[in-house]
Amino acid sequence: MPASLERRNYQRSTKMKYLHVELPSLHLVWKRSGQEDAVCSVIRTNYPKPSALQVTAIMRAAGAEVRAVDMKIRKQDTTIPYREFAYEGGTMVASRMGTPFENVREQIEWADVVGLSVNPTSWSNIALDFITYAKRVNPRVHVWVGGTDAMFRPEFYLRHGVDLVVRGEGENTARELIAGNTNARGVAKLHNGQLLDTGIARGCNLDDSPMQAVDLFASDVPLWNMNIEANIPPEIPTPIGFLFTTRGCNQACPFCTTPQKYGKLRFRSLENIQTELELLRAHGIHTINIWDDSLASLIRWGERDHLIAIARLLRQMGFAYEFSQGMVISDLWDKENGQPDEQLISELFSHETKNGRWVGCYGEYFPMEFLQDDDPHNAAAKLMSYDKELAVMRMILSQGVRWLTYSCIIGRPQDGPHEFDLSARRLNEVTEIIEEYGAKGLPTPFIYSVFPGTKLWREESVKLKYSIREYPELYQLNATPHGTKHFTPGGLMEAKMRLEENILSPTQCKNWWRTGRYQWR
Ligand code: B12
Ligand code: SF4
Repeated sequence: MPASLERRNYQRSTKMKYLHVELPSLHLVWKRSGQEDAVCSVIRTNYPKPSALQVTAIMRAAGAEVRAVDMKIRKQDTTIPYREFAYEGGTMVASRMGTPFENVREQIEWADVVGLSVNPTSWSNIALDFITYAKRVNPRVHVWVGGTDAMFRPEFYLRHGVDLVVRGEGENTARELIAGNTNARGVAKLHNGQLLDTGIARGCNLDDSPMQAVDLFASDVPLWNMNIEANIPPEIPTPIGFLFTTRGCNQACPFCTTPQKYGKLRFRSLENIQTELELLRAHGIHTINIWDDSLASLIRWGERDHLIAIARLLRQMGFAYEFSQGMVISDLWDKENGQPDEQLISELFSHETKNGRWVGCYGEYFPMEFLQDDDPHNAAAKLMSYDKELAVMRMILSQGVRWLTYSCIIGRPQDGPHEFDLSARRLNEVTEIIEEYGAKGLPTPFIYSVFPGTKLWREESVKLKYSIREYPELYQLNATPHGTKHFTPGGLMEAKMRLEENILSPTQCKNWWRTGRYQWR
């Protein structure tokens, strides 16, 4: 980092001008001769971006003057191709979708520091292009990047124009940085071409983290009208907001980045959550997407009552909510009595209608994930056998939950046609059961992926045909840099498309491949 910024203590002199940018969406299309083009990246636009709302709050609390721009939501259909590459007998065309860079030129010129959160690896080329643009229009601007991909691949970003990578939780690091201490815990930077890295910052007290900065996004709030996987049902009030009540996880699933990123599970007090919910309500938000990585872990750590209290608080305050990351299914099972935990499920998933408005749980992502296995324990300890999972799901549906998304994660080295067939059969069965209850089901199959920061990545257990440096766009759940014992990467993509044809209606399927957007049946 240039000495000018290191020497400056923004708290004592003038305030640092910080611009936070939510990057445009990645739109990736697979083109093959004689076949219809297929979008193979998911496009999600109209929702509050958690990193943007939280990092801006942190930077403001640390003493910066803050502005923010969400490039996914504004001009969301503007598609600007930025690269193409040969892929499995066809071509991948990668585009940015959303606000063109030129439209944020003035904000970049205003800023001392531009900050990005690059969680998904697949956005990394968009991030680098944006950084190049920002430095061209404002040569004195500094770029700070945080988020999952950046924190586990800091050198890649630092060697491509980033001044400083924030590794881990930003709360304490931001305060130190604004006070001029670039040697604080959680900072990676280059010094005379050498990487200086102080390690990953973890373990902050969540009650000390500032409330999300909704006010900075006030003009976007009315556009927060879609939930994550599909259009929000008309019964559910918009705009929607989001909530994290915990951070970290005490488990260690081999494909997950969370334990490395955030460390041990911590949770917010009820009073602190209530204050944030009041803030959201003051902005007209009555619907919440709960985004915790491992909310049900509270139960294993003796905090079942706290979990129930959170659900009760949401209902008492009149919120409709969904568990967007799902709930560990085995935590909803009453092990003593060998059946679904009815009391817990009713506390978490019930709802009522108050003054014509939905209050309580309306939806969930039901994380069945390894449906192709007879014993999914081997794939992830958090899962249960298919019949027990169905029993839990039926109990959730009997509470009146009406919108369920569910996935299978397929494409492990051992997966072949048999696993695809079994997944298709089970996903269709799940959809039928959901519809029996008068609810809607949306299956969203994902390709098994390996990401930096996971055990799988460290152990190099998946053979990658396309490298992360050259082809980051493929590192996500709807495209793939690897095949399996039975499939080439292209064969795996095609098998997933056949699976989608099998489990989605023709309209859903067409829409998904043409636009990268899911929809309810
Ligand atoms: C919420 C979420 C989503 C949401 C919202 C994404 C968004 N645009 O914001 C949705 C559902 C849309 C989503 C989608 C995807 N996601 Co997602 N998602 C998450 C999740 C659960 C939380 C991320 C988050 O917002 N956390 C809350 C914020 C406050 O935390 P944070 O960003 O980490 O910020 C903190 C620090 O990192 C730091 N920090 C971060 N940036 C900065 C910047 C500065 C300047 C500073 C000072 C500090 C700082 O300070 C913050 C506070 O401590 C993570 C898992 C996880 N726990 O990280 C996966 C995760 C990021 N997703 C992942 C993936 C793969 C995807 C998809 C590509 C999946 C797909 N379908 O193909 C898509 C991408 C498409 C898209 N349009 O976004 C992976 C990424 C792995 C990787 N290396 O690629 C993760 C890590 C999950 C996993 N599998 O392990 N995701
Ligand atoms: S997948 Fe869920 S339970 Fe497993 S380590 Fe990640 S957050 Fe924890």
